[in-house]
Amino acid sequence: MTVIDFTAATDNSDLMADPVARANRSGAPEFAIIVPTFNERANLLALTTKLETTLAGLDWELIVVDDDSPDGTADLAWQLGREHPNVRCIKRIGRRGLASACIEGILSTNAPFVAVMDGDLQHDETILPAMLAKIKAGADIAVGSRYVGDGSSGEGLSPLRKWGSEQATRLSTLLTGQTLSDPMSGFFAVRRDFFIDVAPKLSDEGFKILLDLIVSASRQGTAPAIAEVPYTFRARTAGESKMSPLVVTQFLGLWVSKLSGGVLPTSFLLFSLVGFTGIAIHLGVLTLFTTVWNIGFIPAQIAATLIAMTWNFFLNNWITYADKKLRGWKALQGLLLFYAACSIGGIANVSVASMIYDLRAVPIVAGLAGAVMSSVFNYAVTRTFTWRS
Ligand SMILES: Nc1nc2c(ncn2[C@@H]2O[C@H](COP(=O)(O)OP(=O)(O)O)[C@@H](O)[C@H]2O)c(=O)[nH]1
Ligand SMILES: [Mg+2]
Repeated sequence: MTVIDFTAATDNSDLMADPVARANRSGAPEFAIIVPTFNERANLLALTTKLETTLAGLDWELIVVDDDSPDGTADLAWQLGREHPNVRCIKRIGRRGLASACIEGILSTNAPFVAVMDGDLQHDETILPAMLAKIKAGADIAVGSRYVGDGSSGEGLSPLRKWGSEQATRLSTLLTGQTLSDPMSGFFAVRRDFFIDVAPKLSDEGFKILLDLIVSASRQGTAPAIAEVPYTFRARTAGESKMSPLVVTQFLGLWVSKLSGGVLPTSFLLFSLVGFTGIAIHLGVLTLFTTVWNIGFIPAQIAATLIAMTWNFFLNNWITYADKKLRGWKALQGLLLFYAACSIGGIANVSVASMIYDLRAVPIVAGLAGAVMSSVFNYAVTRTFTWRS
């Protein structure tokens, strides 16, 4: 029987105090590269090869966090892992989301230094050693920036995306109070201990984890020390971008949520936004039925309510809960639950509104109170029962 002498290790207090020295002695990874993927099979082998060239001589690992990509990205990652023991894959089933994928990837590594980069070869991996050097030298975060020094968005962004990225950068500056050249970058390195401290404050909804990291750390009272490393954003050659109007809406939701200090969750803001469009649909349908088709008010009101609820369900399923999207039978089941929750919410709306109206409030105030009451109720109930967390 082999007896392991643990005292020998604990005696070495220098090594215990310094995680990097310990990692070096054990051969454990010092630097983890987290790559969130959705349908990036065509890029994964080239990415691994490029990382091997750039990071030769370092103890590093690649962690692919794949959201059950239909193109089999995870299968390829596991296959690569059998040939390269420093490649691992976390496959998530029934969930989508860039930010939560990055968070889970970072939380899964022991490496004291971590980088997040895209899996589509748009980020220039050759700056990783420079980013590592910055965080080793004391920066909390090293950001790969397209807009500083020699950096550029190159051929990687269309004029519209470039404009959108500039506007988002402006909005982010308002939020962080830091004049950072590229807060929207998805390419950054961070000290793991710093990340672990901030992690409980991060929102796992949305696309922009770096922005969230900076804002959340600053709100905790420690503005992070940030270094910037320029690079040129490459054009995507294989696979497709997941950027969409949906992602832009989610970004704006995250922005307002962070502006409220996190009091209003992004999903509540998006749920309310969807609710407003539902009111417009309701009124539009009601007008059409009663004035154009001369249908009686009660049947028209019932039809308009059903149509608006159905609209709200599908829009929430698409935007607010994109990460937990219900499909097939589950969507039908979810729709019925949504009808049930909203009907109870409707009763709550009328009861609260009439109670407040009885207190001699003006109708608009009473109506508003009822509407706020039912949206909070609908949000809470559907979040718990329809789109389970
Ligand atoms: N795990 C995971 N990865 C995602 C998701 N959406 C995008 N990605 C990955 O995030 C990276 C950046 O996405 P991309 O579509 O290239 O964004 P763009 O560069 O802004 O157009 C890529 O590696 C994508 O595969 C997602 O929902 N889950
Ligand atoms: Mg990309």
